[in-house]
Order: sequence, then C-alpha cells, then structure tokens
Amino acid sequence: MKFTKAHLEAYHRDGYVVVRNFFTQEEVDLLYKLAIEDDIMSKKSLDRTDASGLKTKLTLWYALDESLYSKFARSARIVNAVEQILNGKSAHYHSKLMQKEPRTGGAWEWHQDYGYWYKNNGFLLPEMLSVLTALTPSTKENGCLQMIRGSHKMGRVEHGFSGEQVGADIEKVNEALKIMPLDFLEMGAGDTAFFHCNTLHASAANLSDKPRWSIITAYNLASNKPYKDVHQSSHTPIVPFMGDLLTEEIMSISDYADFLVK
Ligand SMILES: O=C(O)CCC(=O)C(=O)O
Repeated sequence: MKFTKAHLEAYHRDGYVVVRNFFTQEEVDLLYKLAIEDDIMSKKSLDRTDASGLKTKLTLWYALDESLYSKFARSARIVNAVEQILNGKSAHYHSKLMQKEPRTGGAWEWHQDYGYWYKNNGFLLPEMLSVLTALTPSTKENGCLQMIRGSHKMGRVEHGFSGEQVGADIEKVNEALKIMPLDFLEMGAGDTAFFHCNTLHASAANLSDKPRWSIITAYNLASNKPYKDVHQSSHTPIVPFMGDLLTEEIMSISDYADFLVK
C-alpha cells in the first residue's frame, strides 16, 4: 500500500510505475459498486470514437465535492505519492471514470496526456501526471493500458485527431517503438499506475466478455497555473483526505461536479 523510494525511482526512469494492491479489494469493490449504480455517472458519460469507429465511454469531472470519488481523488495515499513525484503541492486537475464495456469498448489511440493539456488547456509545464486505479482486472484481452517505457524523455510530441480522439504523431510513435520497450500493464483490481503526462500510452479495444473499468485521477503541480483552463481546482492545493474510505458515509457524485460535456 505504500509508495516507496523504489517506486519513485522507477517512475522517473520509465515514465510510469505500477503499485500493486495500492487499494484493497474492499475499497475498489465499494467504488465500483457505487459507480455502476450511479445514474448521474451514466447520464454524464461521453462516448469517444476510436480510429476504427468503436466507442469507448468515460465520465470526466473537475470539481471536488464530498462524494466518495472525491475523497478517493484526495486520499492521502495518492496525494502523498503524487507530491513526492511532483516535488511540491499538488492540485486536482480532473477525475475520469473509464468504462470499457465488453465486446464493444473502443481503443485509446497513442497519445501523451500533455499533448492535449498543453494545447487545449494552456498548462505551460509538464509537471502533471495521471493516476489510474483498476476497478476491475485489466488484461490484454480486455484492452489494458500499454506504455512505451521511457518515452516521457522524448518531451511533448505533436498531436492531431485520430477518430474523435487526440492522437500523437504516428511517425514518432512508430520510431519510439523501435528503440523503447512496449509494456502491457496487466493489473488486478486495486493496482494503481502512476504515469507522467509525456509518457506515450494507448489501449486496444475490449473484445472480451469482461468489462474494464478504472478511475483515473489527474494532478498538476499547484504552482503550474494554466493560462487557458477555467477550472479552479487545477491550481488549488489539495486538502488531503485522511480518513478511511470504507467507513465514510457513501455519497455519490453531485450534479454540479463540473462535468465535461461534449
Ligand atoms: O485506460 C485506458 O484505456 C486509456 C486511457 C487514456 O489513455 C487516457 O485517459 O488518457
């Protein structure tokens, strides 16, 4: 459950690190159950069509509230790790519930998160990262995350559109794949991946009969105030949640969580 110095070193060397059992099965079961029964989550979900026309679903929101999802995003366990990585006070950029449904869930094309965040949201420094916690097992069969190990060292690559998604310059991706290892991040429920905003990543479609759900919380160095983004949370230092997710009152997300709309 602890983010160690060895994890931190691996993150800086490889551009990502997976911490096994960072959350317990009970904790992720609670979040997963809440998420699949949550009407607001499904009402606010968006489809993103991949290059082959398959759709993958996500719900994205910016504001932190008193819901269990927000307490999770602010949990001291994650925030301590994030602040070791960023080496300073962190802010919550956004959270996303990723819903890759059995047999239909589309792919995520190769991209860097910063490719989009730099261009569209005006964050000048890549002092940002994503934290993906698997709510269900994530395997090659159901389209697990893939990373090009060490690609964060390339810096930001140009991005354009690929289907409805923002994709990295494919020539650069293909060259990177010739000289850097491609890693498939097979994860159990409760495993957490921390990845640098310039690490090239993708995932294949889910053609299996098992869902692949995860929650991704994204963080910014609080001092890296974007010049375009209007969301207050992206540069407001986080107040970590020190309590126990399992004994908290279970509150779902509110209608006012500042959802991304299409
Ligand atoms: O979880 C996945 O399949 C990929 C998600 C992703 O690449 C992203 O949200 O930036």
